[in-house]
Amino acid sequence: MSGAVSNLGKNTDATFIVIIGICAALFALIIALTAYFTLKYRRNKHPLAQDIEGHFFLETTWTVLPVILVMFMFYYGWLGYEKRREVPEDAYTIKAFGQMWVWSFEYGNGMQASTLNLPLGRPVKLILNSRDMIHSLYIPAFRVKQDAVPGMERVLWFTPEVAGTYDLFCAEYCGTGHSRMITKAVVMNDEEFKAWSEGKTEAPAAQEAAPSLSGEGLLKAKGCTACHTTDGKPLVGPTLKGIFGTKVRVTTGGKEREVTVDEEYLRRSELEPASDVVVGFPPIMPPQKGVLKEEEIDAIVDYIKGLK
Ligand SMILES: [Cu+2]
Repeated sequence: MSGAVSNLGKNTDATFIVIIGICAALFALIIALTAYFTLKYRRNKHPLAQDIEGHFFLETTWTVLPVILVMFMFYYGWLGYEKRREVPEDAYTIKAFGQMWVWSFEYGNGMQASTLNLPLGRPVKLILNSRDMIHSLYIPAFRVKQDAVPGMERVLWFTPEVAGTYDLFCAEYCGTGHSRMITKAVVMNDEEFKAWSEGKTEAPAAQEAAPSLSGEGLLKAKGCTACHTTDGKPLVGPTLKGIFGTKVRVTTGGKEREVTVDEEYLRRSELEPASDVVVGFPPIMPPQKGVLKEEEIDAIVDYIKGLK
């Protein structure tokens, strides 16, 4: 078992160990007593079964002891839960958005990222929101998980204690692309985080995900590849391979029509996907208006044009 790397994680681990310890001890006790009584009261030694009327002391003991045990487990869990509810005032605030099927994060200074970039050793407050349906932000290494609910703000806080890159999942089934709703939580030391938040460097994992402004990197980083492939096989949405210059049938305002895939069509399909929906595919793509920057749209359009 790898250790927790956040302040709250240690509490979670300890709670698990206490509960598993109590369960293991009780299991051993019950099995040992079962074996002992089976042997001791076996039929050839005690051929006559006796009716037992009741035993006040025994009955009281096996009622009171388990109550004390479960109350202890509850109290231990409550301590950790209470800590999770009290967000420190000086916490660094980040807005987190879930949408089918990608996470995005907004920082106080207007920075946006598809990875959760965190300052080492500083309490972080995540304000969770969803743009479509219930998702759940889950970072196993920090032992934190919280639902992102549309129209509602949920808060999650923790202090990352070890620098590094950790998996971040969606833990609430949210449709076809759910299993690909994965990104990274990147914990950086002070200088690294400062340099990143001032826009001087890219976060280590973001570099991997989006090499500069290449269309290919952006498609991955923005989660587009959860629905659109570049190898010719349609997924939730049409494949992007070889579509430029072709004619496709789309539904526009309830009416079917044929359009040529040109630059304008590609741009419109990114910004307002609902305006022309390719026949045979569900109208579920989230609009990218205000999400993608102008130069990002250009890079993606260029990339799709080149996918022959
Ligand atoms: Cu999800």
